[in-house]
Amino acid sequence: MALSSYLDAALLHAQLAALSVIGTKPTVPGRTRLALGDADRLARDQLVAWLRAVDLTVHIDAVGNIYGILEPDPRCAHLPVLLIGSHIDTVIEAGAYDGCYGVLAGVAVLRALRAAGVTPPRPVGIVAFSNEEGVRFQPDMLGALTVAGGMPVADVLDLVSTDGVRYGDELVRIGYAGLMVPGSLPIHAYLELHIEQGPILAATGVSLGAVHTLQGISWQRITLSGVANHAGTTPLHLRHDPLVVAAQVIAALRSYAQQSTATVATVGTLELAPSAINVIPHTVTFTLDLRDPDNDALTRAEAHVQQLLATHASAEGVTVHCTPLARFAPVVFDAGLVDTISDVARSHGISCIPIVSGAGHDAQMIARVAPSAMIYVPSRDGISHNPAEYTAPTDLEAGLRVLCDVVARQLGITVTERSN
Ligand code: HGY
Ligand code: MN
Ligand code: MN
Repeated sequence: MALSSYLDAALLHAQLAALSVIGTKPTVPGRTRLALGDADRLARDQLVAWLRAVDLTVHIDAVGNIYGILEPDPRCAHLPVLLIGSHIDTVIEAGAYDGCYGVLAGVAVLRALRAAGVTPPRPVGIVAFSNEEGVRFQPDMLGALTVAGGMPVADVLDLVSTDGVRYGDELVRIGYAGLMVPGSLPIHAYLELHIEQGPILAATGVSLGAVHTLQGISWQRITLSGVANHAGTTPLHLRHDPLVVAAQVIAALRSYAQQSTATVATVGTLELAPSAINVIPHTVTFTLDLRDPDNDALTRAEAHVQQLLATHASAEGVTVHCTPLARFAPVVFDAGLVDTISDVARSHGISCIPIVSGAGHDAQMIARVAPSAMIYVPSRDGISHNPAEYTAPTDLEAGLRVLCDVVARQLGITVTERSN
């Protein structure tokens, strides 16, 4: 377990703090680094500088994923890479740990390998995947999805953002249109260390979660079209008000989720036009995020949404248009890796429970092409996607130590404990 004795936890905390400042504004809570925007570029530039400081070989692929590889003995350079990753893009008004913790922990592990003088028996690398959050470009987990062969590069480059720009053009603008073909780097195994972003670990007082399953996700954009009319003169029976339909559907969805086993439904964006105090809106557009650990239950929830829309829209004389944005079935991670995580935690005397991931992660995509697993650390009060997102340094360091020694175990290396 000695590789973790070469970790520099203080540097991890310092780099997390430095990264958390990028994308902050005095008037806006938290930080915002939407994919391929100017703040994302600054964070990318900072990460690349940190990768070079550990003397890693840096690659950028054609969708902007950033890799830092610790090269092995040249005779092993052809072997599939042991990859540690996550993301550094954020949601709007984000916390400081989501994604960044996993990327910087990966850098810390490679730095420990260097400090211990280890020449690994295979390439070991970190990756920061592009557009994990999917706020500006959908679907989410896009960089990892492309590496897993889930979307052709040409289609990714032609995606248009919520603010009307083309993915490929933004990639060129920020200088991260790389040459490497996504998926050309064979992956031996993938590990992702991440904050739980939910309430389970905090509520149970357990230090770590060994993530064995990740729930299914369904994203869609729903546009309801009615008729603009005068707020004062239009009697109710002559109204075709899409906002009333949206309200009825959203309220009914909360009731549906409450009666379900595990379905959750979220409307995170809603726009209406013309958006005037005395005008019945003619158009309402909102996004719907449905999740469930059971794929059939998720499919049932999707069908129920269509039924709610049909019922309420026809009653109001409103038309409906739905655009699918993402649909990923639940994923089961590699049982051997999950067991190794639990076993390494136990050897460190760190409490660890098996856990299902409520959040989406890059690991769910890489699991399509390589054995993958995740380690969770607690989120205080279960808060995330919120500037109040927080994980105690002791928990961050526990996750880092376990990640590090899972890597050592995966590499089959033993390192003498650092003496001092
Ligand atoms: O949406 C998610 O679950 C992740 O934060 N991208
Ligand atoms: Mn994340
Ligand atoms: Mn997130």
